[in-house]
Amino acid sequence: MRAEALDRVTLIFSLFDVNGTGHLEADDFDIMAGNVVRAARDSDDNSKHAMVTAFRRYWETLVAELDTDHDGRVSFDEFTACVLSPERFEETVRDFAEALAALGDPDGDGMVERPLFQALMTAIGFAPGNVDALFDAFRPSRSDRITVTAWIAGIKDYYRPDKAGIPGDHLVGSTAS
Ligand SMILES: [Ca+2]
Ligand SMILES: [Ca+2]
Repeated sequence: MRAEALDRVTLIFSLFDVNGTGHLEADDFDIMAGNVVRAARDSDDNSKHAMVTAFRRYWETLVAELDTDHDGRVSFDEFTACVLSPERFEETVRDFAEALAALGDPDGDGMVERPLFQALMTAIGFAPGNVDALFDAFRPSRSDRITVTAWIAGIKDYYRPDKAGIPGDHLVGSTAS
């Protein structure tokens, strides 16, 4: 695994552990789903429901695939395995990415504006400066919008063990802004 991939996974684990127990549990994903849906101010109930379902499925896949000691929760060591075998998580990550990006595009024109991107990504727990840097890395248009497809591709890349120097790396570490 690339060092950058491990950094990305370390960060996402710490954010997903919303309740701070040091493990991932169903509770973490319920809390985060609530946080993200609350940030999706302009979305309809169907889109919000799809996000809640995607978070739940994400958790169910993680615990089914990664809870090797069968204690009903996922430790950091267990979690890193998701990056080592991305093919086992492809569908779940795609569902999650599509549900999240849909919340970022409530009017369905295929574009995501910066303020809503900021709201959703900071609801997940990413730092505002990092989120801005990520948005810039997706090469926003002159009207300061990115495409839904770029965002979805970025989320998938985030979990790839062989990827470095990708937009998602901007989420790791501190930024000047
Ligand atoms: Ca937890
Ligand atoms: Ca476990």
